[in-house]
Amino acid sequence: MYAQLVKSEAAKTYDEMTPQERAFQERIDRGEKIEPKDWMPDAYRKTLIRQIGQHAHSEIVGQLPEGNWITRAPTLERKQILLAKVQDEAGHGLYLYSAAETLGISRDELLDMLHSGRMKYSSIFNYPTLTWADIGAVGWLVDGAAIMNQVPLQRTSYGPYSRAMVRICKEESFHQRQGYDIMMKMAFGTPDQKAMAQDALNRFWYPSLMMFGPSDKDSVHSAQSMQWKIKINTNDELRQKFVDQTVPQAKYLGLTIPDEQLRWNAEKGGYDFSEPDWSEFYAVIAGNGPCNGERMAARVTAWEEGAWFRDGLMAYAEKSAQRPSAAA
Ligand code: BYC
Repeated sequence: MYAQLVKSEAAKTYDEMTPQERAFQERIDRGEKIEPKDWMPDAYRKTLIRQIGQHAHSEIVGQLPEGNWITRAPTLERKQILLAKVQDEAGHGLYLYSAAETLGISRDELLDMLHSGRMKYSSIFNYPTLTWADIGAVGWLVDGAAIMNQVPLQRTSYGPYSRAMVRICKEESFHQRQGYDIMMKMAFGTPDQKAMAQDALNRFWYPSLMMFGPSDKDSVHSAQSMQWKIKINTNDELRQKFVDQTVPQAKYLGLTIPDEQLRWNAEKGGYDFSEPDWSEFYAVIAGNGPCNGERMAARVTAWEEGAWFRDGLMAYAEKSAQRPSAAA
């Protein structure tokens, strides 16, 4: 179902680069931002379109598992908070589509690639949200993992992407906090509520670890993306940081991370932990996760049902352009 849009081999050495590529790499090495009208290697542009496009799609598809609970939030206050969070995700998608458009691809093309299975979105959104505690776990773990990945992306080499990440990260911090707040309420509540919180942690732990991508030895794009500072850290580095940050938070809640191998390793100054089941990860990103079909069907339906609105906007724009005042 999914195609690899860009397959990068190991990054080029300085000697293998053309003079233009070398000058470009030197700008990146000096920490300069690359802006839309600057010259860039074709593969740099394609890699960014792939990553920013996937990121935008993830924000949009990511509204679905949480949107599922807006009508069933347990109090009016929780409903308002969740509604605000889900709206923020829509906003993130829109900034990111705009950032991708500066690279010479239209939002329509990106959406067409998503809807036809030629572009990915984060694996995590192919898992169901079965209980209210799952909404807590999504905020705590999924937004927590997203922040871990996105804070360094504020320093990414492409200007429009790095600037979009600044605001997104501020909003993600609120999202993570609201999720942890739900988890506190559940974990410190009745035994049944605590059991729901534990069950949500059990189901979301490994899928959250998968959000950082395959282990470094299997990561196709890391070497080149890190040379270009499109990525700042490797997948395994960020996964380790996430585990180290999250384990004490689980302890505070009195919940158990579902990993018998989890141990503090004083020598490395971090936890040892079990890898996710990578065959499950590859099945999910190939389109065979528990909710892939449902998620894409919802997005395609929304696109088709919104056609009248897009057509109306286009007709209005055309009419406005033909007015004598516009011509003058
Ligand atoms: N899911 O060479 P690798 C959010 C793919 S939204 C699906 O390591 P790369 C939120 C990868 O694309 C969070 N696919 O790739 C929203 C590649 O396949 P292709 C979204 C994955 O790009 C709403 C192949 O596996 N965040 O937080 O160097 C509510 C090999 O991987 C995944 C971003 O998008 C995955 N998890 O590194 C709540 C952050 N992992 O493209 C929360 C920006 C890997 O060759 N993206 N693949 O067909 C990144 O930082 C990087 O793209 C990744 C992957 C670390 C994800």
